[in-house]
Amino acid sequence: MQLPQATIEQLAEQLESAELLCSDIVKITDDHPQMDWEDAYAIQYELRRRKQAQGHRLVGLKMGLTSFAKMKQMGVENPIYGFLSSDYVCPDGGNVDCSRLIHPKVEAEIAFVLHTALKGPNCTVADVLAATDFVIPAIEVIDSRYRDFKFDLKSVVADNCSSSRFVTGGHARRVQDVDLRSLGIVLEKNGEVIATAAGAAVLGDPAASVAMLANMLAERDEYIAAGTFVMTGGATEAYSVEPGDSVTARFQDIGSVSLRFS
Ligand code: OOG
Ligand code: MG
Repeated sequence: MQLPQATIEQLAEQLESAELLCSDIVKITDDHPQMDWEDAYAIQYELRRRKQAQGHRLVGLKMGLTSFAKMKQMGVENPIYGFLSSDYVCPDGGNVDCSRLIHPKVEAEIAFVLHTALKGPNCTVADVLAATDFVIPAIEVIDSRYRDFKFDLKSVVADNCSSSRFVTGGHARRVQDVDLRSLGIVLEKNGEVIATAAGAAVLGDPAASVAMLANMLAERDEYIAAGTFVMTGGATEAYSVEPGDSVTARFQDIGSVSLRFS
């Protein structure tokens, strides 16, 4: 750790205010270039503590920057993880109020729900498949609190990986009944196809993203608890949305999910 606890708390509070007031801030490393990985996750966990203190519930975990498309778009090359809070949840087909967001973008993601806890290190794709109850389609709406969506990895980890809203839909399927790697994904905005991908775009297999999460958590002596909902990361680039847009993500075998923006 490079930053004092008081600074960690102050930065978490700043990120929280930026989210609540929809006003962007400069990335943390501009003012605190010495921030290390531990500091970055410490700020994220402080943000998570503050959410829970306000009565929001932890409803899942997410991986980010797990596809080449996303890494290239953001100019970074390592996956990261964050948390999902109950205030991020949207109903399928529901409306997202853009006036409460800074510069939202959408991503199509495959999500897992586990029936058995997963503990790293050395958690494998096979362990993930054995522990998975079902997979389900999701759209994530990300909204970096940093000006112009510009950040480095440590700053985005502190900002809970740009998390802001998400929706699940389609139909849950047993993991044995789908071929996760060749599972086709079509992302549409206003009825037009804007991106396509296959499950393998995410670390070669979206189950590898869940395994990586278990292994990253193990570094903090944490694990993925039974019953956890996990989003595996955008399979394509993220796309900006504005009021009036509607977005649908269609997933082979597991159905579609959509959101409107006003
Ligand atoms: C970081 C969050 C990335 C994903 O699915 O890759 C993420 C960002 O791109 O702002 O949620
Ligand atoms: Mg995402």
